[in-house]
Amino acid sequence: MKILRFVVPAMLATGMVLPVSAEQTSGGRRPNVLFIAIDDQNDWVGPLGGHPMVKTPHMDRLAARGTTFLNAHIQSPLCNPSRTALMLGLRPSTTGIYGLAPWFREVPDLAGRVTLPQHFKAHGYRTLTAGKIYHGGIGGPAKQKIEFDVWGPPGGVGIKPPQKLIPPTPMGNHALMDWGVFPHKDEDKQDYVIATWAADQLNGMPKDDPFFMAVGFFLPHVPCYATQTWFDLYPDDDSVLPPHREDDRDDTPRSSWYLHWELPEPRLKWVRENNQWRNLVRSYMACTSFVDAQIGRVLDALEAAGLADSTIVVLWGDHGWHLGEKGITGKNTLWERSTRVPLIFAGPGVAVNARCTQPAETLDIYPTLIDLCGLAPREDIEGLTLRPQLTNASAMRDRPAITSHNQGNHGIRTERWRYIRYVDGAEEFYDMVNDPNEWTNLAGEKKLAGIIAEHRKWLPSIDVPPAPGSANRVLTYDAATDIATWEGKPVTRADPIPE
Ligand SMILES: [Ca+2]
Ligand SMILES: [Ca+2]
Repeated sequence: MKILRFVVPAMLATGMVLPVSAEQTSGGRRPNVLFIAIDDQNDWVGPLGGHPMVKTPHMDRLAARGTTFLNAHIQSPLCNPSRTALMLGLRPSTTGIYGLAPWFREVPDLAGRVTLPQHFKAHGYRTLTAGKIYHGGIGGPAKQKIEFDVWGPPGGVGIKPPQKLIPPTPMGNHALMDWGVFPHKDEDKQDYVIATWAADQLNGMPKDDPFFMAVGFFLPHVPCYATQTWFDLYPDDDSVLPPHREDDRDDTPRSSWYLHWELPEPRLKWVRENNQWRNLVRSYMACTSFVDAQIGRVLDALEAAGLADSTIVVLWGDHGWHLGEKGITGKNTLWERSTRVPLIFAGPGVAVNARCTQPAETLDIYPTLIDLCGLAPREDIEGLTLRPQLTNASAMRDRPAITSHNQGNHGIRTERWRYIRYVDGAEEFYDMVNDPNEWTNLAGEKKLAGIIAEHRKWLPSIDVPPAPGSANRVLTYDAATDIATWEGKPVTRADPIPE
């Protein structure tokens, strides 16, 4: 049996491209794909530097043997629409999938679309999945078989304490809104089970066909439980808290609140009043480090199976999470903490130890993987291949990263700036170089009018209303009456912002 050896990153110069393996060139064999998703993982990971204290040694090592996109953004700041966009290669503003429902196969116009793994399947790949790749259940075995050949354990948090660890949270005391130190065995967490399954599959992978394996980790999605060992990675003091300004929302439009009008995720006010801010931040980081360790176990298995040099690894997050910034916790915003995610590629054809500051979208994963693996391109998807940036991280790219949250609300991220336009026409504009925390809204700056207008041109020309069956986190707006509707309830301009 041929053993393809893992390349030690330190031996390779920055930017050097790993060669396509001999096996691949001689036999015409296509590379495998290991596709790793992390749920609700913001930019608090080592390769992105979103938090100076976070410890993610395994993501660091993946970044060292590949290319990291430092300016990668999701298409929607919510599980179902983000994942649907990535797997279909279509923007939320094109499909109308904005909420936690519907599952796209239930939408007549989308029911027959070929997803990323289905495109690989059509080219002779064995497709496998475990954990959270799609949002929610997709039906029984017959329906599962349509999406992937082989199904491992489902996603989830795994072992939980008998009752919530934190005081009752506003807006319904949702069971998921919980975090803290909880004594248990790491082995009883579902992400551990999923990593074990993935490692076993890699170890026993049949050698006949190439594989596409999707592994979806649940943490650091709430509830964020971890043992004391993981908490001990972080100091038990306020140095862990993210930068925050008390008056930050004074210059953000009222309609920015509409995107997260009423949610189970508590506001910063509640978090502070209940002495939970430090606990939440440490819980999130402890869970990030735990997930990083599970990613490490999968990467170790890939290496031990001799597959590292013949497998393209892509690691991505489905959207970020606020931990107090802009007065909130959770997702559902068009700001950096909600849109910026890890996006790291490694393997044959990818430059090592490289970092790209050009904007990238998780929408680009579909065309990039089929390009890297030499599969037939598709004309019916909206992303762009990142192959130019994966071989030369300084290669320019014209298109910004575009994030949408319900019809008419869009964030446009270029290399330097962030432009946001809300459904009622309100705008924000940030200088991400000089103001990385997005504290000062420059939308009214006369001297920036030209550059703001350039960004406005990128607002999606297709911007459809919610698809049939849309629910949960769905926002609509009637310009004639100036009334918004959040999850079926009218919101007028006079209504107090819910706390
Ligand atoms: Ca998510
Ligand atoms: Ca501000």
